Amino acid sequence: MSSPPSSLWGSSPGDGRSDGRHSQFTYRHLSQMASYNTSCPLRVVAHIDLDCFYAQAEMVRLGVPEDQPLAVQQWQGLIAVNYPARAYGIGRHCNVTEAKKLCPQLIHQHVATWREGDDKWAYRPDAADHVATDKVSLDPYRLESRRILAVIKEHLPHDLQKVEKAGIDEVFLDLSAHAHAVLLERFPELTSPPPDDDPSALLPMPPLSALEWQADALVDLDDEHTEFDDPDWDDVALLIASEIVRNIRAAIREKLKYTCSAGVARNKLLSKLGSGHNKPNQQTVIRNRAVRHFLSGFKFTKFRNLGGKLGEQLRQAFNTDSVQDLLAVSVEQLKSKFGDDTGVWIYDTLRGIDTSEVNSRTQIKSMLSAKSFRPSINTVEQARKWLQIFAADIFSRLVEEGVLENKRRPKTITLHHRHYAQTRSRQSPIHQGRLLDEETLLSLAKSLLDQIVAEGHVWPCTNLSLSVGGFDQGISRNMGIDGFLLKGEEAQVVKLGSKMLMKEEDAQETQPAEKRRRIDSSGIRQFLTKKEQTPCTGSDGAVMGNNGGETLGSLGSEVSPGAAGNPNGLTAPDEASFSQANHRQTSTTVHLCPRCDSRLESSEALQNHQDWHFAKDLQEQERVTSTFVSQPSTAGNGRPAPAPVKRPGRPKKKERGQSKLNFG
Ligand code: DCP
Ligand code: MG
Repeated sequence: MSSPPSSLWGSSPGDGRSDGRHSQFTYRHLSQMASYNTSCPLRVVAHIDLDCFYAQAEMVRLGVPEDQPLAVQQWQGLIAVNYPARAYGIGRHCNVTEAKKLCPQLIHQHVATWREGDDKWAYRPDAADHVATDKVSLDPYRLESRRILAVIKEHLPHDLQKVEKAGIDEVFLDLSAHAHAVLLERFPELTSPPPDDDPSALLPMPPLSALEWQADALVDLDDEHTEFDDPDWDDVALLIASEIVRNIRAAIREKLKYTCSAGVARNKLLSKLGSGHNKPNQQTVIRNRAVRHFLSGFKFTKFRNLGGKLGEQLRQAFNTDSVQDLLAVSVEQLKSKFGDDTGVWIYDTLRGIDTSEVNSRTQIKSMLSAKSFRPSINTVEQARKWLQIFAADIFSRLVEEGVLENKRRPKTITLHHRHYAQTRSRQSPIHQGRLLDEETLLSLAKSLLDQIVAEGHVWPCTNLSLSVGGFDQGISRNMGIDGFLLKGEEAQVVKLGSKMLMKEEDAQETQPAEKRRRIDSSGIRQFLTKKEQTPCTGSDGAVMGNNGGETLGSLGSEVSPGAAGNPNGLTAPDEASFSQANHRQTSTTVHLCPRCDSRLESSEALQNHQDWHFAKDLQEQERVTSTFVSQPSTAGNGRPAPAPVKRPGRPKKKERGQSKLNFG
């Protein structure tokens, strides 16, 4: 193929714009659009991200007016803050007390919870006081997420959709084939065969001198381009994609009342940066001629896959986190520091080049439901009650994955049990013959618990977690990149985690969270005594940008949705601690997470929080692996909505999502 000569900015296939009569793109480029070729210079990808998602979900559920400040509470912390509340300086870094000080009329709605001994989640007015007996349920948000996804798919042609659910509130769309079809319809001259049947012949120029971008936020062009340049087909393709996205956003708004923001660009990297660029309720288009200008203002740690370990290593290697600075670094320098594959990947990424596929298939490899106990639990009965919750939690996610239609089902179930510093795990196969139901999961979990209990020395128990796995052929690793994303101890943790430990292991070697806790606790940042803090404002104000007041650096928008309802279905094992990054009003000991600088109010909370990082690492590992392992091109494959599922249990007042899922 006459692949585009490697243009620095991943934008134009030729050295400049057209010769005036001919486009810089060829007939071959045009046809590549139809086959979702990821190197096609006319490729168009969109990223759609819901604005303050959980907060909007609660506003819609409760009928709260749109201008009313509202935040979603998890124990004493906030996990989502709507834009009216953000105007008061409230962000995820605030606790409820601080937020109320800034805005006394703030509505703070606690997330739904499962309660020990109960078999359904519910919105409970007293949830915040029940961290010991409750576990956060994200089912209401998962349900809304599915409804939004359904609207998105409805608004794309059935045979021309390529949609990747990238998190609970975000999707990538490869709109290339769809935009290609629209292009041919609107510009029939493009359907003529190329001169001399030569696919490398240049296309005629588009018969347009200006494009109508409507309300889209257009990123300014690079210095060497002007708005007076005639548009080429890449601009037209992006315009068509932006029309498609605008219609989808309008449909989501009209049907479900949600606003969302979007980025439209040539690839996933750029479209994701675009969607966060002008929040809320806007879409940003990054034309190929604007990529350099757009990227130059970013820190590379904001890029997909550079927010974690690799980004940190890159920063350390060159003592900067600015994209602009690193443009001076040659590919050879990057290769020598990071290896050939990773070096080239970094070099391209800094220039906005990203040929990763939009994967229609979700890449769920495992699901985990867990709880850290403060205070610890001491009886089999208590543990069983929690197993019931875990089984229900996991089963509802399995239903979403199509387990009832036998589309996908896990092959193994694993129970982890922590007693002081010792963690034991037992695993069992899940028989493939009959339909998998919640009772089967629960009885398998109970028998795993019985095996552990039979060995003695199991109480008090400080953490239980149940996971199912083996959905796919397993994780194949691309060491080129993967090795950098998790290294050393963390890589070990992931390796051990994904092996789903079969036998009792020495805690020092096999209990990553414990091990890390011990290691971390020797670090100097572990127990810092902080002076009185000004609630919420101060330095944290700096993070109240377009990304919605992120405070947990490494839990940026890439990872954060996963924190709560990621595509891998992982539930944070310590919801309790996650939102406990409270700022104390009085002089107090603050426990600082060495990974993300969250402040936790007790060593237990810190430990919980670190467990959460561990779970996120596992999830991230899987996500990243699926990002880098090339997937076969798949056309849209919208899955039918899960069939209703019959569950045993007492009939009680059902929450909205529960009725839809036929809980109870
Ligand atoms: N979430 C969470 N904890 C985090 C980050 C996110 O529980 N640290 C949850 C709540 C969010 C949802 O995931 O509503 C989606 O995460 P986003 O990062 O997309 O944040 P929002 O949608 O809330 O805000 P924005 O408008 O900035 O996208
Ligand atoms: Mg969002």
